Amino acid sequence: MKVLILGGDGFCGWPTALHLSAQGHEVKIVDNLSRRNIDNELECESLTPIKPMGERLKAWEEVSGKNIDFYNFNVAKNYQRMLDLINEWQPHAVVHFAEQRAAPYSMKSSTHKRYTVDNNLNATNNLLAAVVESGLDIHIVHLGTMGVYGYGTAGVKIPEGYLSVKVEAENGELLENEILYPPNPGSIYHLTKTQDQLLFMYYNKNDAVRVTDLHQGIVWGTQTQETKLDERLINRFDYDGDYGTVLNRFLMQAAVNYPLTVHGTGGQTRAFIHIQDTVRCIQIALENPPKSKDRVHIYNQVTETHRVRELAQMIADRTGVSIDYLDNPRNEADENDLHVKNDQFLKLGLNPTTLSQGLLEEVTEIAERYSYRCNEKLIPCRSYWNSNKVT
Ligand code: NAD
Ligand code: USQ
Repeated sequence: MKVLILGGDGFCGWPTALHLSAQGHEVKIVDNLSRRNIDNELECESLTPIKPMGERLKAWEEVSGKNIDFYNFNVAKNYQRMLDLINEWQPHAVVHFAEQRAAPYSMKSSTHKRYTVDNNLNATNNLLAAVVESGLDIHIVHLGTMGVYGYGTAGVKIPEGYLSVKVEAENGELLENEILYPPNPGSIYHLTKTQDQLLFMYYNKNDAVRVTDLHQGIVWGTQTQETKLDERLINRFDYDGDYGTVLNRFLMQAAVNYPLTVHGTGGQTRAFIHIQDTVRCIQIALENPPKSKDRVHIYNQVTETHRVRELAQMIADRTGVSIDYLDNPRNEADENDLHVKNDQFLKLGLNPTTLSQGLLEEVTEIAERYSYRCNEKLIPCRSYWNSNKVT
């Protein structure tokens, strides 16, 4: 299969590109390196020393004998370039990672809010419009988020995308209907993902574009089978207050003996998935595309759920690091339950990697090995959801 990967220099996109290439698919990457530029803006760097794209691709060719082409352009701004690439190469599928993905970054200021909305919605709309204009029957696989659901209501098991409802008809009869699960975003970033859903729904209805939307939980871990093959292929590891996600942050904080930064009571329950399972799920989604008249396929790409304070306690017990309960900079529920359906991937053969001791050790080793690159000043989260909290 020919697969175009938008956002293929990022934390999820890079290991996905390598995994698909290793599976024998032809792969091309588009990325405008905006994530590397945001590192410059925030004056931080991946904990792991990621190489420039040219060096990454040369290393992959040496290790695997396979070639991946790279195109540096902005998919939200350079519509014609994307359309030309799609027309010339005629991919069977496009995997879309090319969005600004950090909730705290999206809430830093009005500039960051506007950038996130502009970048994410235009990237998605440009891709959909280009696929329609090309006239090609291309399967789009999009990385969405569990955050579109709003992390659950007590007792509810979150379905995979659609909710069955009964609506009263004019004659009083109750009619069965299926709707998108009511969106309930918790940040401007998550809001863009709820809007992406409507774009997919509309282009699917109007133009029969085949779309799979993957509602992914928080990704943890660093390495996959392919990124481990050579140090020049190493994946990025974000630990700063804007881009670092909770579990990887805690593992890195334990490695440098920095008190674990639990927000509020730590009663927030979230869904998680290891990066190795991310790349496997995307492969499964590509190999099981929607049929021509299918509505948007939605899968919950999660393997387990955990409460933040329980994760902190587990890491503290194993490493001796202390825990700090901080004022929560975000506007979110202090305590929530979360139950999620993920039957579709399990039925299609996903064998989940759980947060077992061995795996945690692998990540801790990465965190310890590169801890000399950590700048502790970048650890605190300084993005506040409400302006009255700004210091
Ligand atoms: P990332 O920031 O590491 O990667 C995104 C990549 O897209 C970057 O390399 C960036 O340079 C590129 N990009 C952004 N806007 C672009 C544009 N307009 N044109 C071209 N390239 C552009 O993020 P990630 O962690 O790899 O996340 C990828 C996707 O997965 C995101 O859409 C995110 O919403 C989703 N996701 C991530 C997580 C997670 O925990 N990391 C969890 C759930 C969902
Ligand atoms: N948290 C802490 N301490 C920290 C960092 C975070 O307690 O040091 C808490 C947050 O307050 C939040 C939870 O941990 O309650 C998760 O925060 P996060 O930064 O790990 O994850 P989030 O902001 O939700 O975003 C990440 C990715 C995003 C993806 C999302 C999936 O950055 O791209 O969409 O996870 S989900 O959370 O399922 O919506």
